[in-house]
Amino acid sequence: MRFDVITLFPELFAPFQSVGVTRRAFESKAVDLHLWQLRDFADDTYRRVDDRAYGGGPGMVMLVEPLVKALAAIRSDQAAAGGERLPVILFSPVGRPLTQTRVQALAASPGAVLLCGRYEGIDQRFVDAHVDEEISLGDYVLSGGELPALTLIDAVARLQPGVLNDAASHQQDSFSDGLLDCPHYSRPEVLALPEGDVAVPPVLLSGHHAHIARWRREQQLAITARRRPDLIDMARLQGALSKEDERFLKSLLL
Ligand code: 9D3
Repeated sequence: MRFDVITLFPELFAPFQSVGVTRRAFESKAVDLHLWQLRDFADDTYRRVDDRAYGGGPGMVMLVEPLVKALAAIRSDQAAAGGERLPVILFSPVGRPLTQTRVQALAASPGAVLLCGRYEGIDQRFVDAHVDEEISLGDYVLSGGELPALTLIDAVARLQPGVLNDAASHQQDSFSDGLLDCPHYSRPEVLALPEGDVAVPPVLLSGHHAHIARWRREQQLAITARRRPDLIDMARLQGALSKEDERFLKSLLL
């Protein structure tokens, strides 16, 4: 798949191309990343990509013209590569929140053009004419769309075949069954701390696979009920909770 990123800060994307899961995705060509510096499409001598907002107020607005030129360059590059016309995703505080369901759909798609906003926002006429979808990361204020774009690329890259070491870990991911993950433990069996020894929960050393699975499930239910009761409601609506799960939830003192 292919991502074309329109940004004023392409250098922010370089580190992800040289480390970890994202590096493997790029090296294996599972994800083909094309970075486009918006300033290269500003024609005036000052290479301006922003201006003041009509109607006044603080903050600058990203100009339509450089965006249209950048998108035209991307479209002709995509066509030359024999690819299809990819949808344009704008990262914006007024977008719909990103979900794992959306990540999974994108991971199975040919890709997208990712537009990273800066300043107060981009001219609405460009959004209306060229943007297919607006995505937000959540209800907090960032300084631009680059980290959201990197977040999406990372989430999609790790779903590409052969990119994760362990294919089975997809299935066990937090959210793939709608519940938060259980805690994990590794060596040493007993950790010596100044406050005293801390042992691994004994069930995990029992070798009893059914007991371990039940313990992990109950840990998931307990942590989800405490921290994300909305996800319990969702799992219930989706029929993902067994009678045993419901019995356990009722036994919890929340
Ligand atoms: C007072 C209006 N502000 C909106 C909350 C203006 C504003 C703040 C920050 C406009 C743009 C930005 C830059 N943020 C993004 O481009 C952004 C973002 C975010 O701030 N939060 C969560 N997801 C995203 S996706 C892109």
